[in-house]
Amino acid sequence: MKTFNLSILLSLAVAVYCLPISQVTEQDESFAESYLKQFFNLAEDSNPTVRRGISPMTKKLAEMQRFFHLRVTGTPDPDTIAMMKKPRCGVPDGKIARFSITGSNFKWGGNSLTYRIENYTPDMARSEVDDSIERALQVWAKVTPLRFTRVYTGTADIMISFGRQSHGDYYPFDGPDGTLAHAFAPGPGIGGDAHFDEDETFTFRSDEGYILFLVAAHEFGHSLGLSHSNDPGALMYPVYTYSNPDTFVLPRDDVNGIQSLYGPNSKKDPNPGPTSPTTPDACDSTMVLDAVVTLRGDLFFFKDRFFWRSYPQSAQAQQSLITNFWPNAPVNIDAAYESQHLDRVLLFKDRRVWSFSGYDLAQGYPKSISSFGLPKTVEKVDAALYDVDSGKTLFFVGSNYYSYDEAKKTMDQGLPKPVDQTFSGLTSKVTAAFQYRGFTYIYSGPFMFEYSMRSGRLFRVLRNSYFLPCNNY
Ligand SMILES: [Ca+2]
Ligand SMILES: [Ca+2]
Ligand SMILES: [Ca+2]
Ligand SMILES: [Zn+2]
Ligand SMILES: [Zn+2]
Repeated sequence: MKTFNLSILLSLAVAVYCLPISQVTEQDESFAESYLKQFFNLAEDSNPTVRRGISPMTKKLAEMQRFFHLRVTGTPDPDTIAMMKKPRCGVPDGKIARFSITGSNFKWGGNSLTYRIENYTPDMARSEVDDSIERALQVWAKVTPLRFTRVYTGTADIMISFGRQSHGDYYPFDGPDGTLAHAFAPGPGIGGDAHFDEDETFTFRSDEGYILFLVAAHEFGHSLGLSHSNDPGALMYPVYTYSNPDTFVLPRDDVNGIQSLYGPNSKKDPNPGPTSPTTPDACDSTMVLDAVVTLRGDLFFFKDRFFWRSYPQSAQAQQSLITNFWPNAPVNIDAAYESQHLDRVLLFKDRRVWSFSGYDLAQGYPKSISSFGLPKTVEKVDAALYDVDSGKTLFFVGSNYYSYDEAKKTMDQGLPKPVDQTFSGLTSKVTAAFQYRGFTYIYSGPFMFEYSMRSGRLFRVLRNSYFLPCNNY
């Protein structure tokens, strides 16, 4: 009876600890309102106090939160404000936007289009601008019958220019950050045109500033008739995301979108290159997660370039790119654990480990995994978990595990031990592991084994979906 009460108390403590700090300032409120007017078609005259029922502002906040897979609270909470402050494209996300600036599935009548670079940014060499624009158009030409010809005079289908603030249309830019660029859906005149905010610093390939190739490739998606995607892995996701311009491959979601308008490229590519990356689906019951970790009460599930963050007391999980949360982190990680001792999260890939305090990479990282005392023969860690009771971290390597004393910073003696000696019933390789609310969860492929660490007893065999909600919008 005593332990029962304790466990209720503990779960209450966790619940309180996890509630968001709901301090919404007046400034946030009006920032959210102008964001929703600009990107989600919140009516100009919406007065939340006069109408009965749910206010238009609450409705639009919920729509925005659903689009970005955030917790749907209908209030401008800190996560929502943080998402709104990310650098992004100026084209609205809402389904029915007020402006002709939206990409509402118009398309060009023919497959031969012209483009013209009207002016240059001083941020980059002219040849770098030319090259970035050319490659950004080829991203789309590669997978469709579309062909682009550059012209130097007169009016092209796609007129490309750099400008700041008011720059000749009804959609002034906003100074540094915020909106980076916008483009118009196919059509005559301004249709198809792409404008870049000169108040940004554009770059060719450095990670300081915004990579013109990536911004332009996204904008040309609008120039060709695509609207925004809520797939965080898509090029047409409205928020700017860094990826290496030299190895960029158009993701599957964008390929599907553009081919639904223009069809596939009939010309066989002699060097097809890597296949289009897809975004992992939480509803895929055969998915094998890379790693699972707790972080200040939330659960993080890693897969490929992505992670889902799921909140207790909520049937939702937000999917993001790893690099959007931790810009210096590796992708396709092997293992992760939360060091409650140091209030840090550690990510493992091959022979290296990264340690993050909040979003920031701790000094001296990445380090070699041998800094934990793991033998040099260990090429990677399959899974890791921090055991709250003993203060030890377990590293799973093949069919064995090692245990590391976080306080003493030493590896325990008499290791490694066979996994199945401690965790009965685990016959195949450990792929991920974590501890949550007093239970130890060990993944092997798409299955999850629930143990009591103290008794070593196996309680249940569960599927991914037990903790990772499958909610597609
Ligand atoms: Ca045009
Ligand atoms: Ca801007
Ligand atoms: Ca600039
Ligand atoms: Zn856009
Ligand atoms: Zn413009």
